[in-house]
Amino acid sequence: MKMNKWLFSTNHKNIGTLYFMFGMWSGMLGMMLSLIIRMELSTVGMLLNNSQTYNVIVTSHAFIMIFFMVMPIMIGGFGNWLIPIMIGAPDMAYPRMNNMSFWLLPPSITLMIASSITEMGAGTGWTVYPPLSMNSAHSGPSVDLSIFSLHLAGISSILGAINFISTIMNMRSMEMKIEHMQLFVWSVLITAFLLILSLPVLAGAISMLLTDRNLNTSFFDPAGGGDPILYQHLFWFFGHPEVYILILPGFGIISHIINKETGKSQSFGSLGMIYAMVSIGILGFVVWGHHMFTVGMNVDTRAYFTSATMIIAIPTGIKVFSWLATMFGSNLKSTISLMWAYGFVFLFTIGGLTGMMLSNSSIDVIMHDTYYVVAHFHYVLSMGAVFAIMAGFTQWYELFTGLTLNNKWMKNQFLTMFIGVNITFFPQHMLGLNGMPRRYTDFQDSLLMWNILSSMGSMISLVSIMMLIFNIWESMLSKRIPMFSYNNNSSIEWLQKMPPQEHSFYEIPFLTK
Ligand code: HAS
Ligand code: CU
Repeated sequence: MKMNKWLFSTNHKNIGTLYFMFGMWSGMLGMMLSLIIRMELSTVGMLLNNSQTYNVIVTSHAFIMIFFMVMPIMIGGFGNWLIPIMIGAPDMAYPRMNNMSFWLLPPSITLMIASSITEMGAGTGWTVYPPLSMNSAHSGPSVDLSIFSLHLAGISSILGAINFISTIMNMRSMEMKIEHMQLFVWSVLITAFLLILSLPVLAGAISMLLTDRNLNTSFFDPAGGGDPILYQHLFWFFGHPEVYILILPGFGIISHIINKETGKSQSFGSLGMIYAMVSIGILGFVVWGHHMFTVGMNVDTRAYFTSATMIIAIPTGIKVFSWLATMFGSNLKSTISLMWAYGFVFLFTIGGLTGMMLSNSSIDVIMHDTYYVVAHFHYVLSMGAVFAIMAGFTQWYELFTGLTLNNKWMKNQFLTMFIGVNITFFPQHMLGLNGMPRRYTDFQDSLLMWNILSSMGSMISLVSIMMLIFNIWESMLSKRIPMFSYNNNSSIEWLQKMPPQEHSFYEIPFLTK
């Protein structure tokens, strides 16, 4: 029955599809929460009338978008679907563990939702800093529930990472040397290493927090000789690599699409792209202090974290300029996935440059916890990670479903989203520069205009997501089968070489041909 097909699935494509559906559901939940945030901030004075409730919504929004939307879709969805195909393997190395990785997520998100609707909810922010996250400020079970949720999501990701590393290392086809792997495969391999090295540190930090809250330890409590700053170090030793976990698979998707859709035989500087991703991965582990400039650091430590952080602009610059060089001289035809990729390169770079501003410790002391930071990370996430997801989704929709989307409507959807997210997040730079803090429910009258603009932008993005859902619905309703020679330069090429998968759920015409 269908039960075996989905609940007990060991097939990488079916599990990838489950991840996609889970991620899309979470994405809708996360978006609804973000709209409540923008509603609260669309006017001076309070709408929710309760700042704790507001902070619970902000916290859930961040957790859901990071752990239940971006990670499942990029690594779980695209990774599962594409990695075995791209390396010529019949499936993932540990198919049953793959099933477990996925099925840990529904209980995890259930705990997260339970956390936010139990008693006063967890209004700690996704960083869960003590003392705010301790019993003194958050009594009751909410924070414990969110810690358990993170434990499960963490186990899921670690198992997934082990699976990807084993698959990529051991199950490549004989003739494929590691340096000849697709850039997307490289990006997931590096991401898997980041996951394995950083998640246990988060697990340690939140477990210590759990025992501080429930078993009278005092790792983070000065009254017992502990130190709340220790938590921040542990959290950001995980947290900074995490932001590269969120973007690296996106880099891989964008490289693949720019390469294939511009008709170039290979990406510009393919080996350089690999070295750049490896460098970003390694450097990502030695810059965590840039999130903590305001804790009272000595000047040498500040100088170190500032310089180390700035060095990341070099490998990232290599990536940006290699993408531009790959585009150079192509006929720049505007397929949907390529439009998303152009949007990615443009807007991710803006987000990267504001990151460079923040890496200056003396500037960051002024900007920390203002909307400037919020603008920075939404440019790299909402326009970086989400644009990469949209690029990949439109690129491989035919592979995933065996159907086609309506090109014209998808272009309109892209334009709407492009306008929406820019109107939402660009004004937040101005708000930050004017001193508006994050995680507050109210603001001074002089900031009203930028806030109204930002909230209007979020409504435009909502319209665009509704257009996307409509377009998917339309394509499933009209059941348009993709043409065999749809596009000579697209990824259909390698699909044809793919061995037909016996337990594939989908009847993809060009696979069986
Ligand atoms: Fe970030 C905070 C610095 C990349 C995500 N970041 C965050 C937070 C998130 C996040 C979620 O140093 C908030 C966490 C929280 O809740 O508190 N970030 C950087 C830097 C980079 C960077 C230097 N961030 C990312 C990516 C993310 C992400 C990728 C997710 C997808 N970020 C910070 C800092 C903070 C921070 C501070 C703390 C702020 C605070 O106070 O809390 C780099 O990886 C970006 C590199 C990319 C580029 C663009 C392309 C490069 C080119 C080469 C030429 C550029 C040059 C630079 C030579 C640089 C084109 C010129 C410089 C100019 C200013 C013009
Ligand atoms: Cu960082």
